Amino acid sequence: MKTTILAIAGILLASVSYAEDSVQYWMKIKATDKYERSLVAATGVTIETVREDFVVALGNESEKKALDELGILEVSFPMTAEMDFPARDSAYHNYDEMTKKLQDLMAIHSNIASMQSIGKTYEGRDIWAVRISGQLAQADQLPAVVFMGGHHAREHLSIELPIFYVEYLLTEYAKGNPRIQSLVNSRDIHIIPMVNPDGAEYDIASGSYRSWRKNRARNSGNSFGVDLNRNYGFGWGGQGASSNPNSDTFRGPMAFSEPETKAIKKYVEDHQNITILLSFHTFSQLILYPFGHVYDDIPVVRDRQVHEVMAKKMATWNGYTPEKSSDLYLAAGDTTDWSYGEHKIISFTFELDPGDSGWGSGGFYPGAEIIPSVQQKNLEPVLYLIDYADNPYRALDAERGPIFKP
Ligand code: 0X9
Ligand code: ZN
Repeated sequence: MKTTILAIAGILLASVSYAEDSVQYWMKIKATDKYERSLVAATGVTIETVREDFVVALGNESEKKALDELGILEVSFPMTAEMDFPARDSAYHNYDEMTKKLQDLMAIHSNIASMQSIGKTYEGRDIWAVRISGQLAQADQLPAVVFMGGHHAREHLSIELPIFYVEYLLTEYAKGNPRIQSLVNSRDIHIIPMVNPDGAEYDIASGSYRSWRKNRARNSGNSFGVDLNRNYGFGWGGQGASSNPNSDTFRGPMAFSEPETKAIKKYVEDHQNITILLSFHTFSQLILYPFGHVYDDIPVVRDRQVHEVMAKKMATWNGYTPEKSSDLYLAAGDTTDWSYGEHKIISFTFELDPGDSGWGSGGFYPGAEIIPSVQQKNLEPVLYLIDYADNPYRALDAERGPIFKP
């Protein structure tokens, strides 16, 4: 069964054209299990919604053609200007607004927060990281946690959460909130709200959303962009990551080829006290954990259990579905496979709201009304991760009690 699928996937990939495809299509594709979803993902499309017997995906003309030839494409329609932003979306932060907001917060709360550029993007923008701790000078000695947003350009909501948590932690601390003071005083908290500013800016620059996903690297042959969530170096180059520069899931010429992923790698490796990582994406309401490049579970039993137990606990607050990344679909080179696989950091990807694409009207562009409720429902998971950074394995005993036998 699996070999047949792999053979078909090979033919399929070979048949995908390398010409620049600018039109993006929403597609409803027949797929009933993780193997069929992986086959779909292997064409280079991005799967956005998973249902029992189909998925909804975004892809270009040649990917659409390939799926059609396989006989599994049920419906498709092109993304058009009708899906452009309404004016109400000005509540989202563009790069300059985010930078200014963070700088203002740093100026007010300089006793417990600082901000630094961790590297420049392909187009030369600074990638900002905020560090929050009640003991900034000795923060390296404290347990650390890192939150990130905005790997994917069109996932603007994933940037609004990290920005909000910076503001929340700093203002609640200043107000004297005892829980926040105790967390901040005993932890080293790192927040990188916009990993891919070039992509995020490109997505909004024309006044209409472009549904852009990748960074803005100039690839060979007049094509743009590497999928930063396929460019990390653990299992890089495996299934669900394309070698086609025109694909939305282009993995890049080599692992960590991109300035943005290089910056994250260096930053994480420079902070050896990081025990927990959370990368925000949108959408589908999921809590994902490694592995994503293979169907195998994490082989270290306690590590698998700690991911499962923590994901389940966080799901009680945000209502999302916890699962192993590869139960969604295989995709090699994502952030969390690397951070756990290489560094044994307990790692999660949240796919935020909305739950599904609403056939193009929700999805990546759900409007600004949704922002506060998504920030609120994910606040408790964020505080939980900050809390458990001292020893994530505490979660096993806390959840399963004394009778738990690994
Ligand atoms: O495909 C991705 O990079 C993530 N989904 S998104 O819609 N935000 O693009 C999910 C990554 C989960 N990881 C694996 N399945 N490996
Ligand atoms: Zn994403």
